[in-house]
Amino acid sequence: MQSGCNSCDHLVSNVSEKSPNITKLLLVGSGGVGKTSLASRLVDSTYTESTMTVGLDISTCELEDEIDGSRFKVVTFDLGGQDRFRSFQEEFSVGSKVCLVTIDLARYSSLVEIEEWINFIDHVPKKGRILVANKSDLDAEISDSEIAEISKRYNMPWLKVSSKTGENIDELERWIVQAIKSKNEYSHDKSKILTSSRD
Ligand SMILES: Nc1nc2c(ncn2[C@@H]2O[C@H](COP(=O)(O)OP(=O)(O)OP(=O)(O)O)[C@@H](O)[C@H]2O)c(=O)[nH]1
Ligand SMILES: [Mg+2]
Repeated sequence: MQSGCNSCDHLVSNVSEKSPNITKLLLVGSGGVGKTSLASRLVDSTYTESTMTVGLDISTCELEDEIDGSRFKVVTFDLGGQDRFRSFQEEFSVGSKVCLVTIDLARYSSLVEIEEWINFIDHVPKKGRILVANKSDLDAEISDSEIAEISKRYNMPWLKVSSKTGENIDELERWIVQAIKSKNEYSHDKSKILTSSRD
């Protein structure tokens, strides 16, 4: 997924408010954690070695509820993780109902830097945030208990995935669908259930 953004003003302003049946899904996290790779998995179930995102990639996909077969249109807003893009990215993230806060299991600094991203997504509904620990196929520098502590601190359910191998991507899609369906109103108790369902 490397969508261009030459004429996307209508998307920039506020996808979710203008089109209530479309969910704006924001992907944030430090540079190189695998946001674009994750978006590619969601959009077309592929994995290709991606290069740094310059500012923003936008793409679309449909996710299906396995239980009742209902389908949800999703626009992914995949933000470049480099600091230099931050000043203009905030306006692109307005109206996001679901946000994947992404870390790289093989890079401890990505966990430390998460606080910066939590501040950045201040306007995203708290109940629509999912902590995604990517690159589960690599040797981890971050333990489960460290992720769980961050998950608890910021009240986000967490899930380990690999964009490369596809591990747990189906489960992540289920979580996203659930977040969309519940209009991000799921409670802290429910987020605990989501977390334990990972195991
Ligand atoms: N082993 C492994 N590598 C991954 C995985 N996901 C992404 N990568 C690699 O990690 C590097 C960075 O991935 P990207 O998806 O470009 O990361 P990003 O978060 O979009 O980076 P920015 O756009 O710079 O913010 C690329 O070389 C990917 O191929 C994964 O699950 N496992
Ligand atoms: Mg990227």
